[in-house]
Order: sequence, then structure tokens, then C-alpha cells
Amino acid sequence: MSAKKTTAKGRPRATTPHKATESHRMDPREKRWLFVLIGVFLAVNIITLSPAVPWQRWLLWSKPEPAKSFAIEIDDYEFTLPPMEAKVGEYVEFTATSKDVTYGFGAFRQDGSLVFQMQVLPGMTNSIVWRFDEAGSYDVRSTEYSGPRHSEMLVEDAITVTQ
Ligand SMILES: [Cu+2]
Repeated sequence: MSAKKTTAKGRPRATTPHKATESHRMDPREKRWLFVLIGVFLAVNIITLSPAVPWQRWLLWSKPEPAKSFAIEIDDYEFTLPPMEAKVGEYVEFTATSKDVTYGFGAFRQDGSLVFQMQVLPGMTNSIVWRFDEAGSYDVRSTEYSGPRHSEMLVEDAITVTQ
């Protein structure tokens, strides 16, 4: 098979009926809209990333020092949990490792609703810092489908939060 060689140089250039200087210029209305869009983009980003937004203060601007750290190990569909006790309002860190596959580590209220969760990747130290707002007992479940025994991965009342 012989390859045909074409070069960009060899292509005929499309000719425009307008003058070259005119065709490169933006329409003033188009330009106005471009600036409006740039303005909207900047304003939305500045507002949503600013520390004035409460959740951004937590996500981006604060670096809380956790009062306690709990080391969680997961292996063969089983959680190995330390005693986990926290106080309302204090920051605690959950650090989880997996010996085999990807699991999830989730804390659930007694009514089954989710408080927080993170993915637990093997070969990584996965951590999350949390501050509980309500006293109570929390269950731990795997929140990532990890295999046939995934649904067995429930530890009731694994976390105790006191006032
Ligand atoms: Cu699982």
C-alpha cells in the first residue's frame, strides 16, 4: 500500500469575501456577551469558594486538629474496629485501610440514615475528619459493593457519641 502524503501547505486556502481585518474582529454584541460570561464565571467561583460560605470554611479554609484518631482495618469482609468514642462537637479522625479489595466505611444513625462515608482503597491510608452534632450510637457499614459478602458488613453501635 502506498501512502499518499498531504501537507497542510498543499491545501488550497478558503477565500473570504470580506477583508481579512474585518473577518477576525468580533461583533461588539458578541464581545459584550463574552465579558458577561467571564464576569458570571468569576463571580460564581469567587462566591462559592469564599470563606463566607459556611461549608467552604470547613472544606477549604479550616484545618481542624482532630482530638482523636481511630484506626480501622478491613480484611476479608470483616471490620476490625477499635473502641470508638467521641464527644459532640469535637473533631475525630477515622483512618481506614483494606488488606484486599475496595470497601466503604460509613457511619449510620439508628434510623438507617447516613452520617458520612468514605471509600477504602487497598494499599492506601484513607482518612476522614468528622464532627458529630448529635449524641447517640452509630452503626458502621460498608458503603461500597465489595463482593458477595458485602451485605454482612454491618457492625451495630460501633461509634458512641456523648454530650
Ligand atoms: Cu462492601
